[in-house]
Amino acid sequence: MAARKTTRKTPAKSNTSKDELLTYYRDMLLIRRFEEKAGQLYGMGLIGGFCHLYIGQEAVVVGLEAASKEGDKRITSYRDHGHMLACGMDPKGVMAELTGREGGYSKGKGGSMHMFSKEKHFYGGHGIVGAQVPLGAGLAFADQYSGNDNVTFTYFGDGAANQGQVYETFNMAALWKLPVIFVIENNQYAMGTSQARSTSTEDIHTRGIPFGIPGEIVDGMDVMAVKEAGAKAVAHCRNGDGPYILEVKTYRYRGHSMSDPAKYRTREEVQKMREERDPIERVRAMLLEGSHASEDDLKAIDKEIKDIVNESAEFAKESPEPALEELWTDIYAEVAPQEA
Ligand SMILES: Cc1ncc(C[n+]2csc(CCOP(=O)(O)OP(=O)(O)O)c2C)c(N)n1
Ligand SMILES: [Mg+2]
Repeated sequence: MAARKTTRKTPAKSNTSKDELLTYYRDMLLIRRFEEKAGQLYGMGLIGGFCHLYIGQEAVVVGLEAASKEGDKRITSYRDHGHMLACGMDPKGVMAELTGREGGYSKGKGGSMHMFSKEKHFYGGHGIVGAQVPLGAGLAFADQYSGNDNVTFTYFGDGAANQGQVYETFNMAALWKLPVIFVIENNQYAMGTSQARSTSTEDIHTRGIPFGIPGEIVDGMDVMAVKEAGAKAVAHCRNGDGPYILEVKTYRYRGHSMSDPAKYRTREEVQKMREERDPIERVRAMLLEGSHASEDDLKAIDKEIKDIVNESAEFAKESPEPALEELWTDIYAEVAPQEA
């Protein structure tokens, strides 16, 4: 199939229903407040090790989840808490894992970057930059082999897009027409390196063209635009037309991880983005302007979300640390995979 060079920005639909807007608002706010709480717990010494917050990027995963259906899979990098919450994983289990407690998704032995949920088809959490990309194609291969019409959302960053394994994966995914959506979460920075300093092209999705993979740019600060582009990509994959690339232009407000001197960008740059492009504020304004919700209604939602997040932190604090014997469990699979 011939590649299409599609660099247009997908426009947001203004006819999004009240219920949809409220769902987006709730789901994005849950991620924002959860991440803020994780940042606080980190500061208190209750979370240790690596921890990468998703604040600012909420519209990406919430928009794409809105375009998914049961059985679709997702896999991402270490900046993964938002993806877990958006696909319906329990905030309590995620927070308890962050604090290294028994009640966490990996029994407290994985931490921020290593959580999984078979039930929600969430395949991690990967600390090696770009490593999840071939794994995502593998998940899509499994669906194709099984003959279902599910798709896999394979998320990676602008920095990861410079990894060689991404292009080996593009080749195989295009050759075998795998139902995989490559979601490039382009937040403009890879640790302290801006895209302009590290990446030869301004638009990354065009790198699919040599492999015949269509792609497009999406405004990642607009959840409706993300949903709309996601629905198009999903339809392409479900139809058996092979992989699709969504380059979602987004921005992270916080540092790369918890220890980031942030000398590579100005405070004004971050402030401008927060004030003018914030994805949650955008939906909030639409809800108010369209008289879909009053200030009081939104306050009630804010409280509801705050309660969920506080409960998750309480659960995490109360859950015990894993017993010493747990060091010897969950190392090797106990049941060998069945041959087909
Ligand atoms: C193979 C490998 N190289 C380097 C690192 C160190 N490292 C961790 S995150 C990161 C930047 C990745 O940036 P990007 O893909 O844009 O994702 P973002 O952090 O912006 O979400 C680097 C270089 C690593 N974890 N793995
Ligand atoms: Mg990045």
